[in-house]
Amino acid sequence: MKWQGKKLIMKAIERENIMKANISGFYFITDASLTKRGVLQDATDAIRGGARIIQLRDKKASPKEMLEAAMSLRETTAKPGILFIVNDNVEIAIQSGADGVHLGQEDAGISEARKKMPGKIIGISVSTPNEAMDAQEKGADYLGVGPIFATLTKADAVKPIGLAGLKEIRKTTSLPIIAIGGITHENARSAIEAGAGGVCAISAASGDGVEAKVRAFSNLFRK
Ligand code: TZP
Ligand code: MG
Repeated sequence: MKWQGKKLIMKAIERENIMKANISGFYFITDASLTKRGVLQDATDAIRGGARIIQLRDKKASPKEMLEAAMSLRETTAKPGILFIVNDNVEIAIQSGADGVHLGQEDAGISEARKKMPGKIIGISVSTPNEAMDAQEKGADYLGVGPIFATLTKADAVKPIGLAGLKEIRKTTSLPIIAIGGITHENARSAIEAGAGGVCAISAASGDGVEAKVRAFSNLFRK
């Protein structure tokens, strides 16, 4: 078989693996300003608590710091087979061997990212049905939907879309949805009932006792 043909098959297998990756459950995002024991330890604790996906997000880190953190988190997540996603930066996702990248509406486009990381996971933040449909059309693998509730964690967050906004987006797309923004142990179930296959909480899962906080979220997904 020609190399080109082999490459196509390999890409198809990688795409299939993404579908099987099952982007759901509790999604942990590291936060360098909220951490008490360092983001690497937080990620380890989050994995012990049942997190299914770990994302490195650090708006203040230099590219060098970001790459170092990404390499360490890749190692931590690889052993237990936990998905590892890098926020914003496609190059660092590729260099660190991450499973994928998470983009905002303002970041590099999905098509551009797909060219650079064909078999990897591309997630995108959306807050409207139109953005969700557009992301699906362009080939995103999952959606971060929010902010669902008010949040202090994201400086430039748009107005909360509420559970009603989440339900509207659920109707427009078949992609996996991770609900984000103001998610707590008290309201996470309502987001799952509104159609989210996974939830992410930053402030409610960070600080002291990450493992126990994450476990309480993860337990919501146990059948
Ligand atoms: N994207 C939408 S809201 C948000 C991000 C990164 C912040 C979520 O943080 P918290 O503390 O769980 O509200
Ligand atoms: Mg971004």
